[in-house]
Amino acid sequence: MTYELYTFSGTPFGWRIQLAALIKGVELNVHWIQPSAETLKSPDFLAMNPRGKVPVLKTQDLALYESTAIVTYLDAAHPHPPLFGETVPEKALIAQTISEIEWYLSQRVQTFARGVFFDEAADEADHFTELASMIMCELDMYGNRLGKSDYLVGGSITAADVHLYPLVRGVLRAGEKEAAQFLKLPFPPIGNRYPNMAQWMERIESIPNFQSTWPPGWK
Ligand SMILES: N[C@@H](CCC(=O)N[C@@H](CS)C(=O)NCC(=O)O)C(=O)O
Repeated sequence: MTYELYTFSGTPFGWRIQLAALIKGVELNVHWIQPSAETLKSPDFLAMNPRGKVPVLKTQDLALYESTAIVTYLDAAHPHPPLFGETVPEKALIAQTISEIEWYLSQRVQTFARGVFFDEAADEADHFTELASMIMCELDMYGNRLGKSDYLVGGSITAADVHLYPLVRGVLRAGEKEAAQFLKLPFPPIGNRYPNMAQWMERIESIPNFQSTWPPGWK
C-alpha cells in the first residue's frame, strides 16, 4: 500500500509522517506543495483538510490531517515496530510526552522560526528573547531525559521522538540565521548545550535511508 502525503519542504509536522513511515517501511508518495494560499486554500485542498494545512495523508478510505492522528493511523495500520509502546506505562508515557511537545514546544517553535525567517524577530526583540528562553527550557528538559535513556521514552524510538526531532531541527536551522544572532543562542551546534540530544539526533539520523526524509529545500 502506497500512501499519498501532501506536505511542504521543512514543515516539522510533515517530517513526522516521513519519519514514522521510514521506521515502519511504509511507502509514501510525497506531493511537495507550495506553502501558498492558492494551494492550501484551494477547494481541492480544503476538501482534504478544511483547515488548509499540511500534512494530509490520503489513504484508501480517507484524507487524514493532524500529524499526531496520521502517525497514529500508520501505527495502527502497520503495527511493527510499535511507535506507541507495548506496555501500559509505555503507552501512557508516550502520550504524555507528545502532549507536552504539542502544548509547550510546537507552537513556540513555529512562531520563533517564522519570526526569524521573515526577519521580524529583531523588531520584537523582547518577545523573541522570551520565546527563545522558553524553547530552551523545554529543550533542557528533553535533554535531561535523554541522559537517562537513548530515546524520550525508553530504549527504542517511539512516536514521541518522531514528534520532537523535526522541531529540534527547525530550532537549529532558525538559530543559524543572521536574523537570530542578536539572541546569542548557545547553539548550533546542538551538542554545545545539549550533548545528550546531539547523540539522540545521531541515533535517529543513522536509521537506514534517513536522508530520504530530509527537506528538499534544505542544504
Ligand atoms: N497541528 C497540526 C499543525 C499543522 C500546521 O500548522 N501546518 C503548517 C505547516 S508548518 C501549515 O500548513 N501552515 C500553512 C497555513 O497555516 O496556511 C499538525 O500537527 O499537523
